[in-house]
Amino acid sequence: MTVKLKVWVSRPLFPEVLARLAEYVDVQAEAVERPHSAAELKEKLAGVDGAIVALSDRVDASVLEGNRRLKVLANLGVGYNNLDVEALTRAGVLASNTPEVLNESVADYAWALMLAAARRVGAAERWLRAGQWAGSRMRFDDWLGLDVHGRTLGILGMGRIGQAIARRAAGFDMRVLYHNRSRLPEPVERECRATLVGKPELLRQADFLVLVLPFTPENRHAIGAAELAQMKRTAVLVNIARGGIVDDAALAEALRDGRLAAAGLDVFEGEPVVHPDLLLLDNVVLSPHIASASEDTRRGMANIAVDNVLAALGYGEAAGKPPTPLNPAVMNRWKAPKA
Ligand code: 8YV
Repeated sequence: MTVKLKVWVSRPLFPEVLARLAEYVDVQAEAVERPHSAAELKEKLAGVDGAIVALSDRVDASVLEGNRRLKVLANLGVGYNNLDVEALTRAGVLASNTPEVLNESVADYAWALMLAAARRVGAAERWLRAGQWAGSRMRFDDWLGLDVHGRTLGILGMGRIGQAIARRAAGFDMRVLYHNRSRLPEPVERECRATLVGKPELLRQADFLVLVLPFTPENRHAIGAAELAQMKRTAVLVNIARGGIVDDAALAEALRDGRLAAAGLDVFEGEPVVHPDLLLLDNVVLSPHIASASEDTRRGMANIAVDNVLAALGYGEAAGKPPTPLNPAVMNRWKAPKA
């Protein structure tokens, strides 16, 4: 009898997706959602051939130290700032993420935050639920928000998600400006109706500024007090990228002092803890990192993580060819995939 390879799943996942994994390997799935310490991760990863982890699991050189067994680590997310990919490569571990599958859902959600922040949906609902409408003599000029249509949309970071956000802007008759490390190919610019500008220009012109940057040390506080000061007082900021790209304390100050009209935030510095000053403000819409959380997309992300693990371990139709590896060259250093 051949001994099955072992795969650790760091959190509860869709049962039917885990069942697909369990057709081939011995699955050890955590039943409770909770963060894991470096020591716990080190111990868990030492005893398995593959693992599925997510943003709250930080896998660095110290976690991998002495690990001779782990072959594949699949991250449940397109962003992978929780992984030290160089350390994984050195340790001979294939890392993967979940690109593409979430582009459209995250773009939808960016629009949800833009619209909700501009039209004060959260504050209005809180007011209504608090029973304040009846008897309030709500005036014709109460609850005035900002129009979205016809305005200028600025996108900072124009990868696939940024492009999906831009394509939606045509329906709102918006002008689209973007800033990115490199210019998009002309046909893509045309399809997105988007014009490349410098970052200062983007900050000055945008009525809606959406952040879609990866989190890197250089992008920490890419939007801080100095950048906020360059934006229009009537502008709306949306962050669906990563906490830490915005200086949340500086943002709260700008929102409180009326130097920025509103914000929509799905990600936070130090999440799941949210800066207390943001919680006090009515002109910010807050959500708990759910931009990719549609039924189909979260299931799709989980399936891609499983596909990567199975393929890296030599199982299934794509054996030896993981669909979305981050460091594919690692596999050249392996002997024939275990089967
Ligand atoms: C994930 C995300 O849901 O893909 C990403 O980078 O931030 C989200 O889609 C998040 O990482 C939770 O796992």
